[in-house]
Amino acid sequence: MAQLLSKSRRLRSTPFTPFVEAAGAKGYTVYNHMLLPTVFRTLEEDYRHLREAVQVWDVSGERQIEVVGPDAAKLIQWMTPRDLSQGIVGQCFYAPIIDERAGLINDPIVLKLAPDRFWLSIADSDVELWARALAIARGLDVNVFEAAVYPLAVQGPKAEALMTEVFGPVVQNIRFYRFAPLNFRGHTVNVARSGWSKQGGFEIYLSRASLAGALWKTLMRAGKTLDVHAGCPNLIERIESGLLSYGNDMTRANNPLECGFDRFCHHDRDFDFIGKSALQRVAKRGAKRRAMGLFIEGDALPPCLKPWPVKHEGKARGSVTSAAISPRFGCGVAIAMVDRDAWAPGTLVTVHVPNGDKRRAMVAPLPLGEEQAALTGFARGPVAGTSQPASASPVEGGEAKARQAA
Ligand code: THG
Repeated sequence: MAQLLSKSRRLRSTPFTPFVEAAGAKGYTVYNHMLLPTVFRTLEEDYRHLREAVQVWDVSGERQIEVVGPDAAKLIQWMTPRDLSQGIVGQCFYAPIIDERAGLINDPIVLKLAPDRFWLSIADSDVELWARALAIARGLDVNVFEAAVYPLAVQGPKAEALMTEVFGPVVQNIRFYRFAPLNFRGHTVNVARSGWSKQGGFEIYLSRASLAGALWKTLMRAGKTLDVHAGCPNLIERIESGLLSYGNDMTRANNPLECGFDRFCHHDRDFDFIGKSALQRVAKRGAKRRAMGLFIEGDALPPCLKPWPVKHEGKARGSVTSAAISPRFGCGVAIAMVDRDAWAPGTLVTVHVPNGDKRRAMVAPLPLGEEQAALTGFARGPVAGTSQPASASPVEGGEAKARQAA
């Protein structure tokens, strides 16, 4: 198949697309019917650069579903098991949205703009339709629409330095998962300390599309000495960091407890939400599987386009949903949905890669860390780095040993 995605009105560009193109985007995916870049130089080069410098990401595909009106808070609380009653204006909440069976519909960040006005900063599914239908069916006094807002993420260890250069030291006062209205060229942009990496950074919510070029160029110019580069959510970094991708690592077939969202599920509190009794049932019996990390022996993994079977002692025990080669660990890394029988960290499993490979792998908690990698015996450590390569060699009975050590 030719590596080409035909563009049309259905596949929406963003106000940043011309600048993303000029910066050399080499690939895109489609996210909320919108272009989302996936790679600029190479996946590995983008990864190393993200962990050392600062990148500017066009994440406009994280659409903002605005919910506004007297019943806005009521509708949002009905959609999520996370208790939002104590939230204040200027706060962000990572909040799973579930259906009546407790299946995940989306995992947005909720921004509280006013007591009666919210943005759902959504992952890739049509939340606007769900929210509008709920509002109509329940006769809620609320307006639901996709706002013309285009988030731009600034991610990496030098993100704060770059943002200070552009917006002033005021950005340093923005705490994690808080946002503040700041001024850019006489226009208000909401700036949050958040983003889809664990390298630190901010997200700028731009609602004046005509300023996209100015914002992009200002960041690029101000970041020259910081080695700023265009970037995008990075597959390797987000697997290592344990950031689950909706549609890839979780779907409506998964409940939030399987995804490790326990701390965002308040099904034992005194408020009503869709899927509450279903979620309470899951909580009572316990999740049957869980999203876990894996270290996979060897290199050169194909992209995970279908779930790869995970076996333990010859039995099917789950599936890999995202995988990549990690320069940091010197082996494969993956996110997998793993059954209870095999989910204990340190469990040795076999991953059936579609090219016929049967790879040895070890279950590990997310985010993936050096300590767990050292237990595998096959994680060779950073190719050019400071950590010691893992030394233990895997032997029969290694599983029990690894489990103990974990
Ligand atoms: N930024 C914005 N919108 C988004 C995303 C984003 N919408 C879609 C998608 N990403 C939503 N998914 C996530 C998943 C994890 C996080 C953010 C968005 C995240 N998690 C932190 C963690 O796991 O450590 C903290 C969560 C918390 O403690 O509340 O940041 O990236 N605008």
